[in-house]
Amino acid sequence: FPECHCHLNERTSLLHALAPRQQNSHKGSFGDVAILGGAKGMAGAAILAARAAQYSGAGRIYCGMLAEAPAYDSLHPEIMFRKIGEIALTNTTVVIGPGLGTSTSAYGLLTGAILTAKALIIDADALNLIAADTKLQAMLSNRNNSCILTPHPLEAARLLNKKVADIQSNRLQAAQALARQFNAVVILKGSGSVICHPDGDLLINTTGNPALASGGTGDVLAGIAGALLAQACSSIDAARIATWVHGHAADALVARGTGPIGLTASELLPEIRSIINQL
Ligand code: B4P
Ligand code: MG
Repeated sequence: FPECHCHLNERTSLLHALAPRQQNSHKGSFGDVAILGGAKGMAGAAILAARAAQYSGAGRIYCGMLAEAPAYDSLHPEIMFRKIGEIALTNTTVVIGPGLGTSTSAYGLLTGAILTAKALIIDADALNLIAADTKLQAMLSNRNNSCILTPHPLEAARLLNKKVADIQSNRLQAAQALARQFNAVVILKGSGSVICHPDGDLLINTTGNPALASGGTGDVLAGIAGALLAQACSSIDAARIATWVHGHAADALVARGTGPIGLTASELLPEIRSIINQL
């Protein structure tokens, strides 16, 4: 397999992918992102993804919660909470999975998102639902619009019906198998995240460190990728830039002494915004 390290050219790609904002642009110019998840006890995952989409420049952020939604996010009142059925998916970039759970309502929501979302990021329990259901697998493979899957090694193992050790000893092949099977861009997470295009092209991310090994950082990655897709990046650009920026934010924070021990997913957010603006 060709080993292509994306670190060197990433700044140029981002400049190309995110054009300077026009003077007369408005929030409609930067896309709507809807986060779908937040089952009982897991609201935080959906909120983190929504905040990450906000800090990464999406125009409007909706948060659809399976459990009773909070009226608003007191730290980020910009985020609009909606009942799950009240979010139109057709003109929206949908991030489905953070805190979703695997209930029947989660399954129904995922089916609707695969069939109708303009662009789609599939993370966490949405991946676990797909791993357990051949109908969802077929639906996903037949989807034509943009789609990014963001499995960690255990989620990838479930999707490919393998053991985590098999995935970890063949990370490039695993990412390729998933990308080809589901006709989607794949981010196989972990140290040296592997990004794969459905045609098999591979990138290995070189940013990031063990400070990211804490709950919520995956939700943040999904939110960044959603915001980039909403701002008209291609799936492959959104995937590689999100992965690079996410890791680089952790590297910069650790270099300043915020971690590796105790770095929180929330602390990544202002750093991510600043990196995106500096590129
Ligand atoms: P879940 O309980 O499903 O965890 P989660 O809710 O998905 O957490 P979160 O969304 O915050 O983190 P994610 O991993 O998505 O599953 C966790 C379980 O999965 C673990 O208990 C383990 O069994 C298994 N698992 C997960 N990662 C594994 C791995 N690398 N090897 C073996 N088993 C694994 O996202 C985390 C983010 O941080 C990603 O972007 C990732 O690339 C980054 N990151 C984590 N550690 C990093 C490192 N050392 N260097 C660089 N980046 C790192
Ligand atoms: Mg996760």
